Parts: sequence; C-alpha cells; structure tokens
Amino acid sequence: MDLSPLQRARYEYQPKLPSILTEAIDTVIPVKGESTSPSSDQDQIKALFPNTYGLNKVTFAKGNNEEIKKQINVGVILSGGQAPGGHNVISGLFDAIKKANPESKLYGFKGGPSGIIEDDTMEITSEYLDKFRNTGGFDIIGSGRTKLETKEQFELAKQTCQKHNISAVVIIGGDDSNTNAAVLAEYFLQQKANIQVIGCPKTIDGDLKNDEIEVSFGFDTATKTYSELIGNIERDANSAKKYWHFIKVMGRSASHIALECALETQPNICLVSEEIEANKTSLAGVVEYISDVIAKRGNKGLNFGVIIIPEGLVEFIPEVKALIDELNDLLAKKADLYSKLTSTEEQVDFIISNVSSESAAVFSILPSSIQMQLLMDRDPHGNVQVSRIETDKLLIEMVAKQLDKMKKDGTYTGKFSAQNHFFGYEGRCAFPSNFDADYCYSLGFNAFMLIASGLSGYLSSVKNLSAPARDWVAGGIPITMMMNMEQRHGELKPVIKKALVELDGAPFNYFKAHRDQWAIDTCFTFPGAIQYYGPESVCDLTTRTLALEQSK
Ligand code: FBP
Repeated sequence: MDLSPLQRARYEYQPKLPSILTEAIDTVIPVKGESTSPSSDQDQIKALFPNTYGLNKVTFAKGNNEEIKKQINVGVILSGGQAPGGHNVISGLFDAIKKANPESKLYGFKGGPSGIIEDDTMEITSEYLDKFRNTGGFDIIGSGRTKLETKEQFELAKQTCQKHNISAVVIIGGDDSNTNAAVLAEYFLQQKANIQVIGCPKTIDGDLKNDEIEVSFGFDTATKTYSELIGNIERDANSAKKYWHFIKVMGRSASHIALECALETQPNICLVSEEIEANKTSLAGVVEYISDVIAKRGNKGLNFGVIIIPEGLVEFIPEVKALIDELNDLLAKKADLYSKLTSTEEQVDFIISNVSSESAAVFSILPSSIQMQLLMDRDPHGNVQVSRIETDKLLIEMVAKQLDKMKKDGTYTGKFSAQNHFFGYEGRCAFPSNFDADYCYSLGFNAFMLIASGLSGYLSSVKNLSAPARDWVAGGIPITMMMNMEQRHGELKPVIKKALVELDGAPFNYFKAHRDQWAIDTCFTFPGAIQYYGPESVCDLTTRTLALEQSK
C-alpha cells in the first residue's frame, strides 16, 4: 500500500495517556467513588435497570492487581457517523488488552452494530491494527447505524459472543448507541450471560457531554478542520470582496460545531439553533436578521462576508419544526398511500391537503428542492436527515428576495452575490488532532481497565481535558446516571440526555458579547491547518469551547 509522508509519520506517533495509565498495568486498581443516580425520572429508570442503576463512579489508583492478567476475549463495535480518533480508541483498547495478557484477543464486529448480530467478526491483530494507528476513519472494521434494541438482537449478540468466547463488548458511539449499550449491559446481567458492556463517547457533534463526559471524541478534529476551511474562505472573501459565503456545518441537532467554528474564525454571522428556538424566531425572522447584517455592511461598501449555519437549524425554527413533526407522523401513518404517488406535484398536493393549514402554508413557501428534501427517507432512528437539507441554499434564496425588497424601499444600496458550502463529511475522517489521538487512545485503554475491573453498563470517562494529558483523570461512569425519560416515536423511553448549546454557558456568552462587532466590522481570524508536529502551544490546543467551559 502506498503511504503519504504524514500517514507514515503518524504511524510512529505515541499517544499520551493520563499518568496513572502509564504505570505497569498490574499495579493499577479500580477505586470506587460515590454512588450515582440520574438527575430526573429515578423511579422509572431504576425499574428498567435493576442491575445497573445506582452504581458507583470509578477511578484508578496504584495497587497490586494480579487479576488483570487473566486471559479474555473482547469485542468492539464502531457505531454511527465517523469521528476522528475511532482507530485510536481501538488501538488503546488493543494495547491495554495485550499488556495485561498477550494471549488475550480483540475481535472487531464489522459494519457497525449489525456485525455482532450477524456474527460478521474478525480478529484484530497487531499487524492489521498498525496500519490504522493515529489515522482518521472507521475503516478498520467499518461502522453502521443499525439500532441494537430488541431482545431478538440481544440474543443474537449473546450467541455471537459465546461462539467467540467474548466476555466483554466495547461500543463506541453517540448518545443513542450508548443508551443501547446500557440496555444491552442490563440484559446480559439479567440473563447472567457473563458479558460486560462498556461504552465510549463518540460524535463530532459534541452533544454527548455532561458533568462526567467533558467532550465526545472527534469534535476537536472536526471543528478544527472546518475552522481551517472557514478561515480560508474568510481570507478569500476579504481578498475578492464580492461574495457572501453561506456555510452550513454538520451537527444534526446541537449547534456546538457551528459555535466552536465561530469562536475560532469570528465570522459576520453564526446562527445558533438553540437560541432561535428559545426566542421562537420564525424563518422570516432569521432571514430578516441575516439581511439586516448584509445591508448594514453593504451600505458601507462591504459586499462580502461569511455566515455559519448549523445543520440542524430547520428543526429549531418553530413553524418548520411543527411541519417536520407533522410530516414524520403523516409519512409513517400513510406510507402506503404516499408511496403510490409518482409525480412531485402529486406528492406536494398530498402533503398540503393532509397537514394543518399552518404547516401547509409553511410547506408552500419553501422552494421545491427543499420540499423534496423534507420528504426524503428518515434515518433508522426516524429522524429527518438534516445533512441532506440544503438550508444554506434556502437561506440564500430567501435573503436575496428580502434584499430586493430592501433595495426597493431604499434601505439597502449594496450588491448581493452568494456562494454556498456544506462542511460535514470533510471533517469526520481527518487525521485526529494530537488531542483526539491522545484522548481516544486513553478512552480505549481506559475501557479495558473498566472491563478488567469487572464493570458493565459504564461509559469510559477521561476528565480534566484542558490540562496536559498526564493530568487527565481516567475512570468510569455508570450510563444510567446520564439517562432521563423522553418521548421517542410515541413511547416514553430511557435515553442519555442530549447536550444542546447552553445559552447561559461560557462559550455562547463569549460569542454573544462579540457577535455584534463581528457582524459589521471585518474581524475574521484564520486558524490554519491542524498542526501535528511543533510546539505544544500550537499542536496540543483543545477547542475554544472546552477552554471557555473550563476556565475558572
Ligand atoms: P453521529 O451522531 O452518529 O456521531 O453522527 C453525526 C453526524 O455526523 C451528523 O453531524 C450528521 O447529521 C450525520 O452524522 C450524517 O449521517 P450520515 O453519515 O448517515 O449521512
């Protein structure tokens, strides 16, 4: 296989670990911390998770641990969207397993959670793994979005594990996948299957976080990749001075990615879905806000700028959200009738005559391309695939119309020419930054320490992340403590609470304090490409979000 120079160099990179995990592995023992409970819905969650409710947090300390040398087989699953660093979670897990006992084995379930159900299993050997160390992607074993949630699936998973003598499974995924990891852990305990389940917090979206999980892996690298590109576009805009760039960035619900990129690049506008929802801003209101900024700059002769749009925006605009909810319901209930309609006109008429008059009115004003995107297939979790809705183009079209009106009434004298971009897939498989390379390796190594401690239903946790890696704190957090009950497809279900942008949090407050100036003046900053080699002050920096959240 041909290798790029960076690929070759990254194979040699030795990720940093919290100092306790650098000790000889048989001299580290688990230490029980406080017992836990979820912040709400305790009774319901306790009833659903009798074996994994109220467990203690765990950290590690020095101590004799002969037990850790026992031979075991572990399985690993990559679940959901790619996030830089997944290969390093597997590397850390593998290295810890082999350190404890070179006879122990790591198996990968291929293609995501379906791999464990269908027994699509491979042994991960040292030789195979070495080609993936410190590289982006999930191609080491592949990923997928199959939901692991039914008893039949759990039984099949149990059979696969028993066939390969696997006594622990590590699930690397986001909030939904880790919710399912907790349900699977509970099931195996109820069944006395002797199979432990440990989760690892993954998603570029950054929305799997709480007091115990400071950040999900991949967020650091993905936002740095997008910020590099946004900075480059800002320089281009500032050079040519002729385009407004509308840039949609990934993040299917929360706006953490958009906000982090804004903190890194100081664009003229960054929309934050959570604020739009809190203020109940309508689509027309969003268009007016953007148009006003463009007009203010245009009237000063500044006919260029950069606007960051979070991918999930449409689901936070109240009237569009109401429309999407009605569409989800309608397309699920009348799927047969809808599938018989062949022309776009028939489909549009069907929608307009089957939703409320308010939603019909919203649907009617949308460009037909957006109408069709809202009707596309849902993902396996029943969600609209927001990455396929061209919000950037929708806003350009609506803003252009609004600016035409403003021209006519004399409030806008500039020129408007726009370019649209979508940064999503570009960032999900980048070479992990040093932070993600180290964090992921630590999460994987730590996952083995939790397994060796006999735990199940825990999420691998590495904290104190704005400090140097040696000062990070490794441990385990019972997943049930992160859960609450939520309505999902008409049923009340236990799920890990998704972390949206906090409007009273330090990152948003910093942005809010500066955005009016960034809007009108040109204050762009240019983060440049991720640096892998050089001074720590450049290479090991974490995100602005984490730095602001952890600044005392
Ligand atoms: P996860 O939550 O599984 O980590 O995936 C997040 C994400 O990258 C979103 O930002 C995006 O909306 C979605 O995946 C795209 O999914 P797909 O890869 O299936 O197109």
